[in-house]
Amino acid sequence: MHPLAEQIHRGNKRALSRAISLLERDNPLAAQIMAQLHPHTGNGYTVGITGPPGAGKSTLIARLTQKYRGHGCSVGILAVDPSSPYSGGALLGDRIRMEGHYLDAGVFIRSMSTRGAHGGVPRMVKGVVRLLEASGKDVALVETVGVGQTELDVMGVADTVVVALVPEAGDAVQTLKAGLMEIADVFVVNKADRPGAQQMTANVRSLLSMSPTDVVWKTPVIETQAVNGVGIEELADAIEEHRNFLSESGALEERRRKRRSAELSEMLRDRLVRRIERQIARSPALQSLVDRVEGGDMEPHAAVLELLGKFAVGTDGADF
Ligand SMILES: Nc1nc2c(ncn2[C@@H]2O[C@H](COP(=O)(O)OP(=O)(O)OP(=O)(O)O)[C@@H](O)[C@H]2O)c(=O)[nH]1
Ligand SMILES: [Mg+2]
Repeated sequence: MHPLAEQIHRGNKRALSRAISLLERDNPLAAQIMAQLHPHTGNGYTVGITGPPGAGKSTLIARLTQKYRGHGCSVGILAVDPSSPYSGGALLGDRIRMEGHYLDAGVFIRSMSTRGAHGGVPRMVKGVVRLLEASGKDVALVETVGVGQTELDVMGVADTVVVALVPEAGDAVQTLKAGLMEIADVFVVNKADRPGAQQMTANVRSLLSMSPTDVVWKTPVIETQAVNGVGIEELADAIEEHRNFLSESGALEERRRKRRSAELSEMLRDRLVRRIERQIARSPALQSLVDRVEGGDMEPHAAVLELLGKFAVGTDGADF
């Protein structure tokens, strides 16, 4: 085993951090390490927490972490910072709030930016979650703001998705629009110390009761006050119940299988496209095809056929 892989497996935080950076930069060493660590993955459980900016996701995560640590479980926390204008400087705040956990050897905290990373973020997050598992983390908690498609896609890594809302008017409707309703396995109405929490809970329950999948898994709606530590026990129980439901029904393996398959296609697509783009950049003839499409002189279907045809029979074909 590569020394870095060995250190990760022993739970060394610095090694884990280094490997994540390699993964982010798509360094070839990351691929080697991931392959070597593969036998040590698959034993963790991943919980995604998403919701509107400022809903209290980080505070909930800090509380859940306390709870899991109390049961002797080690925890990896991954905060995916969106490039959206909604959030700014929140990450530092997150870090300070979670400071107590920083000193704990059983907790690893890392943030990742989606800025400029486009669609590759969900794939990267999957890799990081596996690294966390390989380093012996029992639970991975992934936070992302539910504002865009990338952030929603990040939740695809989770076994259980928790959507956190706050008691504010219109929130439920916006949530529906943002596609959060469909991905939620557990709903949280946080800041239940504020007025309107019960109304919000009732609204979400009534929206859920109209969902056709509500008979298979009845999505719980839990009121919490993360700052005061209220409702955290109930939230942890709901996550546990969902986990049991998934494993007993066989849906857990099904979800994970789909996830692996999606990851593979995503990586293949990514690599192929990058390879083709590199080849185009190297060849003036291919570049002129692209220029003609951009200039509106050539129809893209025809260009794609011609480009791919060149690769299939061309001298550069060996590259594939
Ligand atoms: N009143 C009240 N405030 C809370 C509660 N939970 C969190 N907060 C406060 O809400 C603010 C945002 O909390 P965070 O945990 O940073 O929320 P977040 O969803 O992680 O925020 P972003 O990552 O910026 O989207 C902080 O000032 C918290 O102290 C709660 O139960 N009640
Ligand atoms: Mg946060």
